[in-house]
Order: sequence, then C-alpha cells, then structure tokens
Amino acid sequence: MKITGVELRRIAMPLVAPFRTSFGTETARDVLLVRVVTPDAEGWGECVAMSEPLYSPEYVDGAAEVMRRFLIPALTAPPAVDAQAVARVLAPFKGHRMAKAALEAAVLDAELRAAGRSFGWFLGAARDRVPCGVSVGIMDSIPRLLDAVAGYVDEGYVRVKLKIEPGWDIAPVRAVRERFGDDLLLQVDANAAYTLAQAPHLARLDDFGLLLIEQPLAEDDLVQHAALARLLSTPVCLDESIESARHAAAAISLGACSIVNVKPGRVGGYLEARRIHDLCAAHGVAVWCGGMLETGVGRAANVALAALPGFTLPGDTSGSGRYFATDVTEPFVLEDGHLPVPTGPGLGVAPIPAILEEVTTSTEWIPA
Ligand code: OSB
Ligand code: MG
Repeated sequence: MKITGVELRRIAMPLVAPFRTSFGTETARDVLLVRVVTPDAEGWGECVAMSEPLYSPEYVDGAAEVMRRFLIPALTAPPAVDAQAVARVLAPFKGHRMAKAALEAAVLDAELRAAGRSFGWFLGAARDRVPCGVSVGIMDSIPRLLDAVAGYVDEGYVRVKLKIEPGWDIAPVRAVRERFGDDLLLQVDANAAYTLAQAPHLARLDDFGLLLIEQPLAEDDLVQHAALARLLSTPVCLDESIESARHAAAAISLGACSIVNVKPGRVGGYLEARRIHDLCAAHGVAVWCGGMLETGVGRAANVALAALPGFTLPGDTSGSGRYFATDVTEPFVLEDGHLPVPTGPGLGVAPIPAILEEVTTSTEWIPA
C-alpha cells in the first residue's frame, strides 16, 4: 500500500468517574487518534500515551511531535508499506513505542479493511468473545470502594483489579475479600509504587488468594522483581517493565514474573504483542490483555488480541460504559461478563463522524 497521508486527531473524552492510581488521577482522556489514508482504504489507530509522562515516558504532545517529525515521513517515503514492515521502517527511531503502535495499527486496519479481513482473523483469535475484568482506582474510603466494586460485580465483570499504593493496600484488599468472598477473581496493581525493602509488607497480601500482583517495583528493575517473586506466594505480573518480546524473554529467564500484562501500545504494536503472547505460551507463562482507558478504536483491537489462546486470564477489557458516557464508536457492551470479538473488516468498528466531530479538539493532515 502507498500511504497518501496521515491525519492526527486529538479528542477529549471525559471519564464517567475520576480514575486514581499510584501515579496520578485522570478525569478525562486526552486521546490522539491517527487515520492512515491509502488509495484503497483508510485505517484507524489509537495512541495510548497519556497527557503526562507518569505511567511511561511517552505523553500525547510528544507522541504527536515524534509522529509528525520523524515517524510519518519515514512511513510515507517508501513506494509502499504494509503492517509487517512498519516496525522495521520505524526501528531507527528509538523508543516511542506508543506512537509507533498507533501507526502500525492504523496501517493494519487499512490493509485488513481493503482485504475484507478482521483483526481477530489476522491475529489468530481462537474465541468469539472474551471474559472481562475491571480496573478499580484508588478511592477516598473503603465504603466507596466497596460500592464501586459491587456495581461492577453486578454488571457482570468476572475479575476485579484494585489499584494499590503504600497506605492503600492490605485494608482495601481485605475489605473486598470479606465482602465478596473467596470466589471473586481478585488482583492488585501497584504501578511501581513499592521498593524491595517493602517485601515483608507486600507478603501480607499472600493471605488473600490474589491472582497476581502487577508491577510492584520500578519498571527498570527486573532483578529486584525476581528477588521479590521469591519472597511472595502471590504471583508477580509485569506491566511497565515489559516493553518488548526481548524484555519478556529476560523477565522470564530471570524469574522476574510468572504472568505478563500485554498492552500493545506499551510494546510498540499488535505484532510485537502477538510475539510476546507466543513467547509466553512457549514458556507456560500466562498472559492477559491490559488496557489504557481506550476508546472503542483501541478497544476493538484489544478484544481481538485477548481472544488469542494464550490469553488465559481475563483482561482489562471493560465495556465502553466503564470509561465514557459516549464512546466514539458503537459502544462495547458487556454480555454475561464478556465482550464480543468484532468480526467486520479491520477493527470492525470506526469512529461515528458526528460523535467524533463533537469531541475533536484539533486535527492535522500530514501529506506523504
Ligand atoms: O497500569 O494497567 C495499568 C490505565 C492507565 C494506565 C495504566 C493502567 C491502567 C489501568 C486501566 O489499570 C485499565 C483499563 O481499564 O483500561
Ligand atoms: Mg498496570
């Protein structure tokens, strides 16, 4: 495919409720969408970078800048590119995986739309629906947390993830366990808020039958995660630390984790995400699909990825209503705790023009 040009579109999406983690509080999602135009089809990609570099070094303004200045000119220079070539063409530019992932997804969407094939077909989806978990932010009080969790359990979510930080860990986990019982699939996510010195404290979580503890320590410390994993009976899962299949291979050989959260944006795209899935499956390491508060554009592709056979744990693939009053695509609605894997060409969904216009804060056309 020859790319005619790429549109960068910023949209402002208010969240239905503030989402607090150990790194900050989000009240609205500032999203960069990319639209790749080719003579045969258009494709959409969602960049998962957040407004500020608090979860990872990437942030929305930086992603837009690296795309317009380096990535898009490199992609539009060759006579043709396909999705398989995107990562190779962009490899000279270090890092910026979320920016690269959005462009690769948009190229793949255009290619699949032109071929009449779905993301699920391309990636190797083995199911037509995926079980869904929900990520629950840090709250002002335990009663508020219990109300929020009760609401999600009533909606059918099959797994609950509690965000934790020092001062908000043992007590909320104990309260949720006591209220909802031992059968609730429960896990926690620290977003790198602890140090290895706090291992004895984290070991107190071992009493609560958690599925996993996600990213307890710093993103660049695989060796300390390996040490921590030996001190906990709760399985250690990595999120921020895994930026590529190479990181996953290193983490597995060090014993730094026994479970991996796969986020396509964090690892540079759906193709690298699938390589991590394959690597983990070969090592008997479970994976699940993480989320970055995506709109329907990113969610469609995540749900397709989560349908691969190695995704044996429920993902952070919640319904649109958990995030937004109005999604930019047809909303993803939970049915019996599951989301259906889209079957239409490409992502199987696209932004609805009238809604898109309403939430757009800026657009920029970058011709080839
Ligand atoms: O650490 O998994 C995380 C959201 C934004 C940034 C990082 C994380 C998250 C979530 C929410 O936990 C997952 C979702 O529902 O999209
Ligand atoms: Mg996480």
